[in-house]
Amino acid sequence: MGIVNLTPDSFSDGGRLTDLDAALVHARQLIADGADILDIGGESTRPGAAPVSAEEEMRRVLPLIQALAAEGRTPLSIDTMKPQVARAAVAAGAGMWNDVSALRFAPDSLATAAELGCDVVLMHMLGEPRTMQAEPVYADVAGEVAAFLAARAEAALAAGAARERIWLDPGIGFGKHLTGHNLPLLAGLERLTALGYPVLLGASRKAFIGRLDGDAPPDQRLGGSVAVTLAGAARGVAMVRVHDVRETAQALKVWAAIEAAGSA
Ligand code: HH2
Repeated sequence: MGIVNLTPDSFSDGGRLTDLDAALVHARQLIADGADILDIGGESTRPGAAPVSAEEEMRRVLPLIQALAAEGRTPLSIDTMKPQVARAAVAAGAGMWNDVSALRFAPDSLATAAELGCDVVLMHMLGEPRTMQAEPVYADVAGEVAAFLAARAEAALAAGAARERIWLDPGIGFGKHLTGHNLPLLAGLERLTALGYPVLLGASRKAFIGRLDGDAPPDQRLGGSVAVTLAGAARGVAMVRVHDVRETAQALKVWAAIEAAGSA
């Protein structure tokens, strides 16, 4: 899954894609690099990010979704917490709703996901983006994240979503201590894959990678990002959400070839 952030303030690539032409060039490059799906977002969820209105979010994302849908080649995901944005994005051609609030943000999120019938990503976050890094506390981070996601999947099913449409995501960096929580959560990803839904992992360029490597800035976290992808693949993750599609796809191809040779 290639990331397309149409935001002025995303943590690693904010402000790069504020006009449609630049966004289209970037999106086409990610497809050429091997992305199976593009995740298009119009609101940053980094810690402390300012909320954006639904109208502004739609103004940012809909033209690109329409343009890419018209080209018709690659599935599209809308990264939003707002049901009205998801609804408009699906009408414009998106087939997946990636919701970092796990359908908790608005009272009609669950019903909207069921009604749209699209794939839906339920992500774990402790609290909300403005405050999530304030003081996260867990006794057993992987177990608590798995229990939360199992409950959100049950809620989605109860609202009428189809089981085969549901994806789970541990929410790396969302209300987690940089190393004290993100690392055991990654080490324990089997607790999530064991729930029986496909798992999406988003760790690309995130802060804990910099913390493990001399506070490297976001544009120097590629090696660490690839390492997380392979650690996730080894634990059964089905999809990774990344900025650097070409390098990630190559790493996964080589890893899969080694795994296949080992089991032949
Ligand atoms: N991470 C970010 C945004 N959306 N969605 C899912 N499912 N999983 C994630 O881990 C995830 C996500 C944050 O990264 P990014 O989009 O690069 O930055 P920003 O939120 O600042 O736009």
